[in-house]
Amino acid sequence: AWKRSQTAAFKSSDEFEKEVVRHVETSLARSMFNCDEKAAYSATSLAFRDRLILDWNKTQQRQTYRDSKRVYYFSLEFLMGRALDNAMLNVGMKDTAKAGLADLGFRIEDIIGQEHDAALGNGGLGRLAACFLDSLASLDFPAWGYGLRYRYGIFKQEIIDGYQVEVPDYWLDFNPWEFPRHDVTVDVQFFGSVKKVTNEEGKSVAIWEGGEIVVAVAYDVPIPGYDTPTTNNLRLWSSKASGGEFDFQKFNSGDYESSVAEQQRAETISNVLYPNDNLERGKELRLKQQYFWVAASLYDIVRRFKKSKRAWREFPEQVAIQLNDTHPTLAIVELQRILVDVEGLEWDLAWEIVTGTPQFGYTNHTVLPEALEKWPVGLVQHLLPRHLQIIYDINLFFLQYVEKQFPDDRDILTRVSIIEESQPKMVRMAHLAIVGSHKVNGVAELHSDLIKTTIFKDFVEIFGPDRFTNVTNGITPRRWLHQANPRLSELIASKLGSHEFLKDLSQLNKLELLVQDKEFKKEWAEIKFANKVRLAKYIKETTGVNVNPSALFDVQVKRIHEYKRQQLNIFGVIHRYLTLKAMAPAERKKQLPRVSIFGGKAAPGYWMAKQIIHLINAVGSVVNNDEDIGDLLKVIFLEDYNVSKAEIICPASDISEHISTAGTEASGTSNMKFVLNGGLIIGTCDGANIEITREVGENNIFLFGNLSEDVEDLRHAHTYGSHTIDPDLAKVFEEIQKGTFGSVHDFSAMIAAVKDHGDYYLVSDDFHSYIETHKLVDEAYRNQEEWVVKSITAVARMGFFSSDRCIYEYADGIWNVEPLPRRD
Ligand code: 26Q
Repeated sequence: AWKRSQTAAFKSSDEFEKEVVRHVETSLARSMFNCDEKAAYSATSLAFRDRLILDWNKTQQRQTYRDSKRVYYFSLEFLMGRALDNAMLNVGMKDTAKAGLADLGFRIEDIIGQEHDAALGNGGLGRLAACFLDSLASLDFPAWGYGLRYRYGIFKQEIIDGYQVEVPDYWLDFNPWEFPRHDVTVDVQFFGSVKKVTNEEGKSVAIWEGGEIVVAVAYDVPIPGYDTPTTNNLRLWSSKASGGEFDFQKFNSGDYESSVAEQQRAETISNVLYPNDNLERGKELRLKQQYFWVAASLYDIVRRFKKSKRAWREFPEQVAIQLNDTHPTLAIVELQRILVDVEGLEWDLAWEIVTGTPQFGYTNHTVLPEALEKWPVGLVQHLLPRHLQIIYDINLFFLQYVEKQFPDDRDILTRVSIIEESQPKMVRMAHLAIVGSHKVNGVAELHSDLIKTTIFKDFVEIFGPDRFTNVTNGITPRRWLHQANPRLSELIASKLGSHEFLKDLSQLNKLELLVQDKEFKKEWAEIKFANKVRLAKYIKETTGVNVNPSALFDVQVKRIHEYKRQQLNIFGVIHRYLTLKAMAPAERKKQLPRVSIFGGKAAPGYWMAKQIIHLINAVGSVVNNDEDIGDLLKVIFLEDYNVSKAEIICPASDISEHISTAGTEASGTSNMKFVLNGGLIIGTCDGANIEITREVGENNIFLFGNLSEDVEDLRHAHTYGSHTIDPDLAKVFEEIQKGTFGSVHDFSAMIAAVKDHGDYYLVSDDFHSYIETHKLVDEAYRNQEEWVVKSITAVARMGFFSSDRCIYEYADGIWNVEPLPRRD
């Protein structure tokens, strides 16, 4: 059997130390006498990197040699977080590094803390891609990620006077985890025009000419698997002007400025991640990013395939491409273009290969209409003239196929057409993705049912139910348990007898046998408390507010969005505050102390989301300074929520909030992270909450609110019937409007959304049930003994939510690929 000690291991902490010193002195050209924490971080990373490279090379060589089928995960977002801690743990050498660093006078946590998060994503979709890469490598799948190397990731959030301010996130000044491949480049064409000519064989062919070329340069990032030498590759493309540094002709003719401008224009493509989450905005640069990345990636894949000298028919047997949402849908069109225009295949044969089984799989992450991607036909025509023709041809053949099936139904053609006949006409990317993929999946059971019965209903009729499937999301237990919560991971390992559960999470179920073990329960509770103390310390350092670690920690951290209903939470907090204020002091003293913790970014152009952040901060400054209240209620907004902060927050929650309007949150994945760390959840019957309930049992979760099937009728009633506001909520509104939290004007829109504009997100409808359920939470928490039993039971039943399980489902049901373990 394979042993880590034969490959990437350091033989001892001495050996590791020597490597660190060597890197400080040579790679960094510094001396150990002025080695600060930043330099120690750099040298430690370089030392680990050296070892990873060996495994990485071997993995790639083996994949090439065996010529096995590969999976390519196309995602515009990879929300990786920090790499060093993960590399040390996956390689199994963190203890060695800890000892070595201690010997050099450093604490390993401080060194790990020096690393800047790789934040190339917005939220759930990007983090899912990162968890999948971890699982793919850990399970030995031959898999690559393809994405963009943004110079600026998601912005850094600062809170100034209670308002969000966005600061650019420049993260690349020192990044030891990427390897520029200046020899791996692809020319990507934009604009120009299409000419039809007849070739020597008398065949009519399209020639796309003119326009401009932008060069894609590959940057590779090693992805180490846990407890395996498999180290996969994440390839990120960076854009560069063609023709070297600048256009020498222009330079010589004295037009220096315009040649620099041209270079800058090319480089803008990979400059910045769009900070919208669940909102589509038709910006030309975004479409340019999509094509740039898709064209470079496909070219790379085709180049690799052609080396094997196989027939094109075998392409689907060698290549599986997963489309993370519709963002890479142009890949379908681009592959058809390559096969027809470049390789000279007949249209029908090419289309058979493109739609071959398994070739493209499309994952849908949303049913929100404002998030479904559409591009104006005119824009596509201008930027990608040949692609628009191909899209029209694909649509023509598709509509002919539909017409044959439903000869008397004109409406269905209008509904399913890839082109929306609006003013202006639009290309519907989801329709294109469904037509070009052999499988379409949702990300939780409810969500997968909803897409089949609502937005994609017609396509179920056309292609049959088998084109649609569900793969419920998961998270990697390596980062979200072992790395984020080492004490809990070690306690579990000591009880189960090994760390095997980190690769077979269903083994957690053996913990259920221990729920009556007093000593175990005590240790379990102690670990939660220590994690809360750590968070309390962090809160003190970053906000100046003292919170009592014995209070119930109630957490909602995720992107700020009306559908996720942070407004419901803060209105609930205000209600709690008013209730406490109205009590006689003697009664007040009997109440359970609570800390309400919020965190998350608002898209810079999402005005309402920014108002929600402002209200949370405004409530915090009143409540936290109210002497009647003291420890009974604190309201905290944590600035700049990101992956590394989630690693501190998730292990420290008692209860977390997943309270989206039913039917709106496709899955949610932080719900899984919190429960896996021994926190309970309060949530609606939405997304993966439903399956979490099925697994952990109704007694170990706090559900409330209206069900998805009732949402439509309620909305209808708001608009056409009478809409009465919940009386407790009305009191909350009155208090805000009195000016108790300042800025009456700012908050009026949030209130109006509920009172006057139809309460689309059902805040008032769910308010009573929400408040009552929070009372149940308080009651349950008073019985600590019982609470710990719930916590352990829930963790024991969370095995299903490992991203390893997801990857096996994708591999089996969608990709048809096998693991390729290394045996040397
Ligand atoms: C699209 C076009 C133009 C600009 C931006 C976008 C864009 C960017 C990001 C659209 C959507 C996103 C991100 C969506 C997202 O994170 N969705 C979440 O995916 C998770 C993983 O499946 C689910 O758990 C969440 O429920 C879902 O909201």
